[in-house]
Amino acid sequence: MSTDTTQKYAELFNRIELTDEQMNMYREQGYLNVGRTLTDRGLQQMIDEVMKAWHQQKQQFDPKRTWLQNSLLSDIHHLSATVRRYYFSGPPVDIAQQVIGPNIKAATAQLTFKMRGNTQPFDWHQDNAYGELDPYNAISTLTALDDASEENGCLWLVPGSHKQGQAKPTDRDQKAKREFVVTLDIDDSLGVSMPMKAGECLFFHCHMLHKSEGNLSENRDRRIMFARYADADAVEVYNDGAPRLGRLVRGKTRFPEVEAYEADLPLN
Ligand SMILES: O=C(O)CCC(=O)C(=O)O
Repeated sequence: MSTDTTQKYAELFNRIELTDEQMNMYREQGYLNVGRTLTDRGLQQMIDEVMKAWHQQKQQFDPKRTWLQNSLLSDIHHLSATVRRYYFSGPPVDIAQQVIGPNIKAATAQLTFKMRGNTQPFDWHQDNAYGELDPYNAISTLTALDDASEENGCLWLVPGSHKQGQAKPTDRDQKAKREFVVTLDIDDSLGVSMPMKAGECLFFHCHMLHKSEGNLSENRDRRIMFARYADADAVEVYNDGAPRLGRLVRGKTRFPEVEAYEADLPLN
């Protein structure tokens, strides 16, 4: 990294290196909150940029619209330079490299926002059910842009559930899948809520069962920057094993199309 890049990184992000104890916790529990990955400045800068994009592209919450329409803004790294820097070379990439291995691609970047008044829950699911990737070691990272609590719709997950592997959706779920919602019948009492502070990052295994409830607060938004990382050679099982396209952010890949993907966007 150049001196300029290192300085920029330090202004915006807190470097994370997982300890052996944290790695063991992740292996056992399937998730970890690593604390603040965004500095105060990084947090504010990211919020300022993504809110501009959000207001340009999204409308008021409408209960008749889908989760996708109400709560997701895809490819946010195309619209925010701070997200791009964070997604391509920030702390989540260091985490992915420690957890997955030396070769990493950035597989998804999106806003998952439950603004106040958005009471839509997101049922139990695994992220690998939405786009089954092989090898089965991808991670999802959630970076909180607001304090998140049960009241405003924080994440819930089932600790250790990643060990059960890829969930087999029922017929009802198969139908739902076509509508891009994959729900699983999970005993709610197993769920543990994951309150977060703004600027913190929680990551979890692609088989982790998780959900969130609606935002029931009248005056607090619940904004998350969501990023997913995979082995650079990960393929899409549902797509005849085609390589998942995503920017190569560490190491190398055997797929030229991955090597070329978004390669014109700066890494730092
Ligand atoms: O943002 C949320 O409330 C849930 C997000 C989630 O479960 C996901 O994106 O996989």
